[in-house]
Amino acid sequence: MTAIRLYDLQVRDDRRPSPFCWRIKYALAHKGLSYEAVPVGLTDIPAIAGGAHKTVPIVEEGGKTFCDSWVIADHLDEAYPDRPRLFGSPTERELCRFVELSLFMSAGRALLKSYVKDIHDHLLDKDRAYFRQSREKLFGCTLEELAGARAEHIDSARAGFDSVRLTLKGGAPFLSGAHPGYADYIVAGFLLWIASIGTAPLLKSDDPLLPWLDRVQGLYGGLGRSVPAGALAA
Ligand SMILES: N[C@@H](CCC(=O)N[C@@H](CS)C(=O)NCC(=O)O)C(=O)O
Repeated sequence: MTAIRLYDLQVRDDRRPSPFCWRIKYALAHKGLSYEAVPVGLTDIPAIAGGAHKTVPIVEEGGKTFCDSWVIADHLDEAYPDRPRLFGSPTERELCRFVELSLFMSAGRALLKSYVKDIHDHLLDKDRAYFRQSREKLFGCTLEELAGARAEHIDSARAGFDSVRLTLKGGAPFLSGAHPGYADYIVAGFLLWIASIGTAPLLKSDDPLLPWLDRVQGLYGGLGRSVPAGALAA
């Protein structure tokens, strides 16, 4: 088997917050694949693979690079079909895509608006000016203006997980049922992101997402336990 490298976003104190990188760390663990994590700042990305990619996660394997968490998940199932699959069937794959896009629309953007200033403040010094300039352009206002409306954005982000809460009410330990799957990794990635850098609580202390997240954090030898989830809840 060839060596796998995962380019993983690094911020201050060697935290690794990227929600999309978390998905792939879980995906690699799900498949039982070992890898070398290569920490990079946002402004290091253009130097990877001759500038072929604009975002992390990037996986490098056998002289090729794969970018975008969805592309990488597909690649891992294709390259390692005999290992536990991320998508057990084409139907499951499509449903996971639906979960990914639905959650991005319901919670992803509100999370970014809520925590964009925290992300900025946690970035490596070399990445801050780029991040500020690109995100202020994206939102058409300053990071400080977004932070000023933070309570409203957090309420909206919290509500964006309601479909996950209702699904968990069914009683299964994981969103994917009795066993964890890619849908769990998508949702957990968002929460581990905020737990890594957030300075204001996202969830109420009795949120049903918390016991589920604790289960996900405990998977694969406690993969997600490097992030203290306590700060997520009031
Ligand atoms: N659709 C992509 C999104 C990846 C993404 O947005 N990654 C962020 C880090 S969390 C990034 O690399 N941003 C680069 C930049 O802002 O220049 C995926 O699923 O991998």
